Amino acid sequence: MKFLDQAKIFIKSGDGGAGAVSFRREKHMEFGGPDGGDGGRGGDVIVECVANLNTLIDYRYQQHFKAAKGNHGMGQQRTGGKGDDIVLKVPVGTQILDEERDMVVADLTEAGQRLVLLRGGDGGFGNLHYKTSTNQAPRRADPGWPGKEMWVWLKLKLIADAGLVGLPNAGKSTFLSAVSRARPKIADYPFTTLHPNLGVVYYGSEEFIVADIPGLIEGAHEGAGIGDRFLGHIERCRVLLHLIDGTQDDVAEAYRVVRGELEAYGGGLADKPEVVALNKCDSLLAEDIKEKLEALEEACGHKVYPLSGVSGIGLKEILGTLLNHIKTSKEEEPGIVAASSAIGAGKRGQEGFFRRRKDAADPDAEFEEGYWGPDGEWIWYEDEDSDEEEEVSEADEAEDPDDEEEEDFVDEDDGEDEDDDEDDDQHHR
Ligand SMILES: Nc1nc2c(ncn2[C@@H]2O[C@H](COP(=O)(O)OP(=O)(O)OP(=O)(O)O)[C@@H](O)[C@H]2O)c(=O)[nH]1
Ligand SMILES: [Mg+2]
Repeated sequence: MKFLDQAKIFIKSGDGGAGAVSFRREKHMEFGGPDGGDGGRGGDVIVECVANLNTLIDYRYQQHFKAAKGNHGMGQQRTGGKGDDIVLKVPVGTQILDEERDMVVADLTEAGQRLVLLRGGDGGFGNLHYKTSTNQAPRRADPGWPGKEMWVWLKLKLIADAGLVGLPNAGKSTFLSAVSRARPKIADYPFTTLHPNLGVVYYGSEEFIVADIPGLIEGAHEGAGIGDRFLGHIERCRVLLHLIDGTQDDVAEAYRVVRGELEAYGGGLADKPEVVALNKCDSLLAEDIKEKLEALEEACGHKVYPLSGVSGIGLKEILGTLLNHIKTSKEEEPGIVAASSAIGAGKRGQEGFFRRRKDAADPDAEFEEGYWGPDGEWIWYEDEDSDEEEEVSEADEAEDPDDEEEEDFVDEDDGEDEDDDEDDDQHHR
């Protein structure tokens, strides 16, 4: 089955049916009176979260979904039937965002969840409804209320407990196939994995889900390589397993590059618990392993595990550590870990503060703090010493860079405005 994790679709709920104008006409009934029934309600657009799906590929082939119209009311007091609903089936972990992708309309995290996205329009009243003592033969009937329509984004964020990150060729897919029954493609060239894979790990009597995503490279958050598009799939993970290919020379640098990308992406990825492992230890000499473990421990500041996905060195210990993190995290947050709403949280298009390397092509370049503007422009500012917070608020509030004093003045102004509004309200009342 093909993997697709985002789709834009058009949805429309059904229009309500019109009410009828009709009069009772029967033999020997002189004043039969009005008997036009109401129109039926239009169909709803409903989303349903189902367990046995893991892609949005169906929405690639059909993008327009319209619920049926309600039927018209008819004579003899017949109410029109309700229009058929349309049910969109989506995999667990699907978020529904509005067209601008800045508001989450729905976040479906459990199979069986069902929710009405757009309600169908009500049917119009028939003339029977308008019968009164003073108007016994009303000729009024209403048209149905129109349904609603909108474009929405469906965005799938897989729900896994542990997420694998690392440079291309670090051995992520090999690890996944060693610990689970998943069979992702494995090869000795970068970017073998083009879309995320999930695998279930059984450890003793317990189990958890591991997600393997495409490799990250320097500048991924600016679109280098496959980019950071798939990082969204590990936003809901409770722990990250960061694999580093031990056969490369500078393991510490490899670690830093990936950390840099996680931080640049945002979405809380950099704050997740992280287990670091030096992979491919089967093809390293004992002294190399020791040296590289030390270099890595210095870079990350905590324990690093030796590992080989191929020969099985260290697998058990790492799985045990991952499981411990998952359990601790479940105690703290029993529900499903919240994911950021935007598509590609650290990407252009979403406003916010992020870090990135000053020069994406230079791995030694310093980090800079900056702000992605609403139109994808990178607004950065020099960081003088440690007054970060001040700078942040300045860039946040000031549209035209003004003096601090003036900013204060602007604030006061705002306050006055509010007062004015209140006054106005009172006048109206
Ligand atoms: N010696 C050794 N080679 C390994 C090990 N794990 C993976 N490899 C090799 O490294 C290469 C890359 O492995 P993959 O599992 O495809 O790496 P990946 O991280 O999934 O790579 P991308 O999907 O491209 O990001 C393959 O040729 C594997 O055979 C290991 O533990 N020891
Ligand atoms: Mg892979």
